[in-house]
Parts: sequence; structure tokens; C-alpha cells
Amino acid sequence: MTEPIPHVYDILARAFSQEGVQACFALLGDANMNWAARLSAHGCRMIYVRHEHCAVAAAMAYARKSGEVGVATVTCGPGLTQIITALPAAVRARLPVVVFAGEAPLKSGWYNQELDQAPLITATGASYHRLHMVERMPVAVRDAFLEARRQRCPVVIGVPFDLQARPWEGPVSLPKPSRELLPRTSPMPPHPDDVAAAARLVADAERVVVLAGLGAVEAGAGDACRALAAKTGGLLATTLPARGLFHEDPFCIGISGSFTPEVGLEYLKEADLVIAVGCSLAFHAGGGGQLWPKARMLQVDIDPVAVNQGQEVARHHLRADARLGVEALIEGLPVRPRSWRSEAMARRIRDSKPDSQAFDIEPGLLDPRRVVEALEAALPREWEMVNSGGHCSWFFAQMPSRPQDRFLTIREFGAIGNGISFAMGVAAARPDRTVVLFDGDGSLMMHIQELETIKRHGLDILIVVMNDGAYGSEVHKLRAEGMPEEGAVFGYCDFAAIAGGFGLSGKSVKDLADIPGLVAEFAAGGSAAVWDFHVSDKVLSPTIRRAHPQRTAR
Ligand SMILES: Cc1ncc(C[n+]2csc(CCOP(=O)(O)OP(=O)(O)O)c2C)c(N)n1
Ligand SMILES: [Mg+2]
Repeated sequence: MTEPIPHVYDILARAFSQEGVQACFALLGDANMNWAARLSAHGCRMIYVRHEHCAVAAAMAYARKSGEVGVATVTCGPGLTQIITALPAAVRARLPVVVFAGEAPLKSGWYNQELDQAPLITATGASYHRLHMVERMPVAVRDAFLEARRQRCPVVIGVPFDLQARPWEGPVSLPKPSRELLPRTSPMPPHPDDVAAAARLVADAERVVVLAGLGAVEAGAGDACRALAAKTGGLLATTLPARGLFHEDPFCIGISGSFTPEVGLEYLKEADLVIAVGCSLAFHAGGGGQLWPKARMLQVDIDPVAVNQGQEVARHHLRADARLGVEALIEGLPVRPRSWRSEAMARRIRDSKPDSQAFDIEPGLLDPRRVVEALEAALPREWEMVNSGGHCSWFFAQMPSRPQDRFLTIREFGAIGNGISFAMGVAAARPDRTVVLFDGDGSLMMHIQELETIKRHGLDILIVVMNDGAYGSEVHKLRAEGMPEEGAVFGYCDFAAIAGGFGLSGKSVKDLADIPGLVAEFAAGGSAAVWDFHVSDKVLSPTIRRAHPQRTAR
């Protein structure tokens, strides 16, 4: 018996499979369902979500956690317009993602879902590849993956679904996958002249802070950064996404940026040199430079910058792979007789609360800072942590004992509503691990439908909701400006009951002493859960207090 002639969608699915795609986040429609069915038949794990935004957002987190290309699929027109909020974040966070999108059929004079898709996608900063030439499609898929990997960006492939349904008349063999074509390069060593100049700068400094970003994480520069801080008698800090790179170092002051703890702010203010390693010096990492007013800036990076996000960020540069650059700098430094470090400093860093401000809290409600302390103490170290956005994210950021490789946050577009998708992406990338999502009530509510996806796919996710019954970020700003709060206050909805409605376990946690027991119960139970913490909206984060100093009263 002769084999049936394949369709173009068969070949397109094979081309994706050949790219090594292990997981695809999908929402089906006419323009992608045949392709998706075939991709699934090739053994790809399909995670069928309930909103297209969540498919792309989950693929982004999958890409960050797995180091692979994240893959999602949406149908044409209304399927595609739903992903416009996710893509800019993928662009800014430099995440390799390929989205298989259908396009309206070319053969019709009219089609209700027809839309000029390319300008919508390119406006987000993502690439759009129109696949209108059937014979070239396997190569075009390969090229989309090549671009996503090489440029570290999202690429959307648009294929009209009438072309997908055609018989495939091309060759049976596919082109080499993108992975085999990528240039194989080794880490970039620094130039000796640059090392000598950087070493002179460092030798002159009295109070050094080594600030590591995700580039340092990727280059495996953690130990080198610690050694550099030790040799200079200085301190360590990380950007928010790199949180936990130095979690066991007594001289790590935590996150630098909007979420810096109290003691860290004090020390950053005193710093006379910040060595930014594998860190693009984005605005939020240093409050536009305000966090270290006295410091000179040395950046160690493969792509050094003088100005970023509207700020002059660094005058001194050492172009190199983060690890090699720091190692060379250590080598080039004389042993220094003096140190900024002391035992007392380490004790202060260890024993200080991230925020010591007192607030009067209504009976029956919790202080978000105490909620985070209790979770930090009780949640197992090996669980994956995902942080979302909103006012509550300041509090959730204060979990210094967590290692970097168990942490994920993607906030580069400042959108709320992504947490649940990011948690699903991490759960798919790390199927052997429990994932904890820390989210606000407003953010979770934005894509609450994904509780159904979590239940159906049996994802091992614990969702912790810091429920202030409001859009806290907006409430605090409106109050500070004496504006009415209407539109930002919703009341405390019952997430435990909502979870129950989706068939998940839900708990309204009133007493923090219950947390260790709940952790044990959850760990033994093996299915997803939502824990709802009703917190007071009287507790203002230090970020809000800095922005609105007139409202810092008790
Ligand atoms: C998609 C999107 N819509 C609106 C906003 C504006 N916004 C920023 S924070 C926030 C409130 C988030 O509320 P919640 O998740 O409950 O966290 P909270 O601030 O209350 O801690 C809103 C609406 C945004 N950043 N992104
Ligand atoms: Mg809220």
C-alpha cells in the first residue's frame, strides 16, 4: 500500500518536531488545529491553555527556564490579536520564542478573521515571517528558529491555512535544524589593556559593590563575582531577575533596584564603585543611578553600554564574557590592605528586616511582610518560585534564601496578569518540580481561567495570592494624590472558593502559624492549590513611600 500524500501542515509539524520542540502551548482554531494535531502526533507535549496571551507568556517562561526556544500556537485574526501584550515582554527580556500563527486563506476574496497581521506583530518588536511559498516552508521554519536563537527574540510565523491544507509535493527530507547551523563560539576574553584600566579603577575604590545580572548567571560568573567582592573587601548585590545568585554569601545585600532592602539602600548610598557584571543597567536596577549617588560605574559585559533607557549608566567598561572578565580583573588586582567588610556588617545584613516601618493594621487582616517571612521560612528550598507584578511584588521579592536557579520573574513590559502563565511555563520546563507562584489578586484575576488548564494538565503549582482586595499599586497612588479610589478597590474576593470551583484545593489562610502544616499537606497531596492571604492595604511598600513621601504616616 502506498503512503497517503502528506499535507503541507504535516511537513510544517515535522519541521517543528525536527527543531527539537518538546512542548507547545496552544489554543486552537481553523488556522492552526491541523498543524497542532500533527505536532502532538510527533510526540510534542501540547498544553492547551484558555487564552492565547497565556500560550505565549507560558512559552516565554518555558524558554527562560529550559534554555530552549519556547513554542506557542494561535489561530489567525482574533487568536493573534490576543498575544500583543505578551510579545513586547519577550522582546525586552530577550526570550527566544517561536509562535506558529495561522493566517486567513489566500484564496478567498473575503474572510471575517482576515487582518494585516505583520504590522501588529512588528509593532511589538517581534519578527513576523510570512510563509506564502509552500516549497520554502521547511527552510522558513528553520530560519525562524535560527533567528529566535541567534537574536534571542520572539518570531511569529504566519501561514495561510489554505496553503497548509495543500498536498506536499516537495522532498521528503528536511533541511538541517537550526541548532546545527548556529556558530559555535567560545566565551569572549577581555583585552589586557581594558583589564589594566579596570584594575586601576578598582584599586582606587574604597567601597565596592559587585552587582550581577542575568548575564552573570548565564556565564556562570557567580563564584568569580564572589571572589572579586571578597578580594576588594566589598559587597554583593543582584538585579531582580538574578536574585539568589549569592543567596548564601553573608555580604550580599540583596536586590539592587526598586526592591532593595533597607540596609542595602544604606550601603549602596555609600558605595564609591559599582561593578556591574552581565547586567544591562536597566533603569530599575539602580533607580536611574539614584541608589548609588557617589559611585563610579564599571560595566563588565559582552555588550557594554554608556546610556541605557534614557540614563547615562556607565563610564568605564570591560568588554568580555562576564566570568572571564571578572576572573581577569581579580588576577590584575593587587591584594588590598583594607576592607569595607566587617563582622558587624554581616550581622546587620543577616538580622535586619527588609523594611522596618510600623503600620497600624486592622484586626483580622495580615501584614504582607509577615506573610512573606512565614513563607520564606516554610517553603522547601528546592521548589521553583515565580514572582509576578503589582504592589505586592515588593514584599514577595524579599526571600533572600532562595537560589537563583529556582527563581523566575519577567517584568520588562510592566504588565500584570502574567504570573499564572509564567508558572505554567516553568511547570512544563521543570516537570519534576513543584512551582510556587506569588501573585496579587488583581493580576491573578486577569487570567484566572488558567486554573482550569492547571487542573486539566495536572500541573504541580501552588498559587499564593496576596489579596488586598484591590489594585494596590493604583490605590496607593490615588490615595497619595487625594483622588477617589473607585475603580481600584474591589473587596476581598474568595480565591479559595474560586479554586474549588475549578476542582483545585483552596485555602483562606488566616493564621500564619498554619503555614508549615499546609506546606506538608500540599507536598503530600500532589495536586495544585490556591492559598488566599487577606492582607491589609495599610502597609505601603518602600517604593510607594519613596514616590509619595507625604503619605508615609502610620
Ligand atoms: C496589563 C496591565 N494592566 C494594568 C496595569 C496597571 N497596574 C499595575 S499594578 C496593578 C494592580 C495589580 O493588582 P494586584 O495584582 O492585586 O497587586 P497589588 O498591586 O494589589 O499588590 C495594575 C492594574 C498593568 N501594569 N498591566
Ligand atoms: Mg491587590
